[in-house]
Amino acid sequence: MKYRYPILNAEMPDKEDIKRMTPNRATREMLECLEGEGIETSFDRYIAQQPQCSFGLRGLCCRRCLWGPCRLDTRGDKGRARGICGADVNLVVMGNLLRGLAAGCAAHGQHAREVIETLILTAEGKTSFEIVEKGVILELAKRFHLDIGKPFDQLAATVGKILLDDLSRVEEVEMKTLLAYAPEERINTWREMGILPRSAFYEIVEALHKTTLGGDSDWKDLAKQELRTALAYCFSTLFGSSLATEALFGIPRPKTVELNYGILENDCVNILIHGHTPTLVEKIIEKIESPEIQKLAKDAGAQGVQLTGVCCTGAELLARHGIPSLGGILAQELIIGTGAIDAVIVDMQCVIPGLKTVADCWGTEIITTSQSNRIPDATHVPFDPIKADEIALEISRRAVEAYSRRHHSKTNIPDVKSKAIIGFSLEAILDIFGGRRNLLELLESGKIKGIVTVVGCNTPKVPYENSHVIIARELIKHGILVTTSGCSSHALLNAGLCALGAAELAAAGLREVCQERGIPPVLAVGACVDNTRTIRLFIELAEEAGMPINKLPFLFSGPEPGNEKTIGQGMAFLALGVSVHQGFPGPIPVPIPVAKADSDFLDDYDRGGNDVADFFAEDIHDLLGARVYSEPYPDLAAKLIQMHIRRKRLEWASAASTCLISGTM
Ligand code: BF8
Repeated sequence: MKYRYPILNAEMPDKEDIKRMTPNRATREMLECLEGEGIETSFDRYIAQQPQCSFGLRGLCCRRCLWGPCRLDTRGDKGRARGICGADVNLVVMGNLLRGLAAGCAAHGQHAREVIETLILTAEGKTSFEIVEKGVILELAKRFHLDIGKPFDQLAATVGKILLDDLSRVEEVEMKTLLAYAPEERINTWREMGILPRSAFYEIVEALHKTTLGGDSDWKDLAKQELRTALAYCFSTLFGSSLATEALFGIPRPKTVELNYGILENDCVNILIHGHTPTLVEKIIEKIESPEIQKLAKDAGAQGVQLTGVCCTGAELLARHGIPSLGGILAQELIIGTGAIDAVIVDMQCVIPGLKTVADCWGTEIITTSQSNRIPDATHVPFDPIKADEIALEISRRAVEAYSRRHHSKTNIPDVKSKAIIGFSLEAILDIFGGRRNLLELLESGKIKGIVTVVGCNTPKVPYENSHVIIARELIKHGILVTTSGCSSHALLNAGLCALGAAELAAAGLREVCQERGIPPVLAVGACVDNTRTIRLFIELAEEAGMPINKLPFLFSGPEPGNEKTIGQGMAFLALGVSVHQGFPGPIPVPIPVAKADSDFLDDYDRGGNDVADFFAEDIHDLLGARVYSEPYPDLAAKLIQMHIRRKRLEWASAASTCLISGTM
């Protein structure tokens, strides 16, 4: 490891470390191939940024007003223990964390808005989409106490408007989706703590308001706003987008697929779908199959058209249609570097600016479709749900036409394929286990020791995808069932951990369960917003057990935090009572004691001690029954998670026996 940050107890990899440690051979091949071509990627730009600002790394840099930037030094001997306005370390760290969460909430919020608006327009008969999964609307209607005797379209529009209201209201009204899905014990806890939110958009505004110059000076109050915003994030941006998508396009069911870079076909038009909202792309799938587009492809000399995905729209397409995915956020430049991608159709978020640079080297057509995500000099065809058919046809046409511009002599497709079973919606999981009682009994008996969701982004700060794979592999080896979503799922899918054969790597009890039911020990649930599927699974199991979620052997792990959206994911699980493991760089900057810094440029810095890290690691447990663990090293993280699961099992057993004695179970 070239770059060592002892004060953060972390080591940052150089390019050779990444090539040595990244689990996907295709990644290694592509890194070398692009290096050979002299094409720069995020991995190179990351190295060029070293050493990164140590204040920023510890959350001690405040850029919230024009008096700054202020860099806080808690040793106090330089008069820099406070920012110019007087903000201390806790206020700066907590304020940065809250602003990050608000940004992530805004991102998933705009995603939810687009899908929910499409649902409402469809219910009103203004689009050519159909509401495929009527049961989702009926279930929501029941939970919202609506009259389900009403005409279906009217009911669907009302459901959509409630979801939209939960996203955007300003009045002091409790969120309907939260009241409909959260366990009563949690709602009471949150009401007592004063953290029941109004809506996502309201809480984002309040988070930004409280963190302006001369705003809220009480970091503990900002911590409350953090939890309030996280609940709004969870029960509107995640639930709203995931449920509206299921209603419109269907609930995923398990399918066997082949994925990874090797599925790209040299003689096909290869179209990469990128971003987060699956609305437009559902129409593109239809248009690609049309005789007009198929003929266009044949006329251009291609054998056919191959759709593939990356990031979360990729994860949605994979879960719902079995369309193969290639990788997560850090793979986007590498995938284009194969030279075999003719066009990239992007919607919103996680579409990095560097994408266009690599695309220009290969002549790849980039088509942007969201007003929120423009790229200079890319083709822009904005999505409008009312004109979805004509827009999808135009985009498909442009994408296929790009094939004739490909330099066929320059393609380099790594011959690496992986098999997987995907599509584990909540409904699919409950069906496979024959209902929640059976799954709970497997947990009680210890055949399944616990359930851990391994999720989130990638970061160039740790060896790419290595932490996800090591943690998941270690957990299944110790009998813990894993669910996964987003970029983490791409790492685990490509590593073969979502294939039936991965059961061989699991502990005996879990292996037997997987083999009996024909499932892998790592269940890919979908995109990041589909973490709702794991949340709803935890809620169902807690209800069946008659226990609060925080008493059960569950955990959330985000080994490679990257996007601000990941802060909301962790905080949402935490508020629900599920402890969180954060890898490096943790959204909550944690000062870990290290005896002596052995790096020249860091010897001068203090560790940036703050009470915020202690609050989330310790004090919060008294309030929510869950805490945040911070551990950058995946082997140690896996051990820490196992210890947590073991402790929860003991607590569960003792709580259950108390209930039995007192006759309440
Ligand atoms: O919402 S895991 S890098 S793709 S933010 Fe982005 Fe992170 Fe990937 Fe999807 Ni989620």
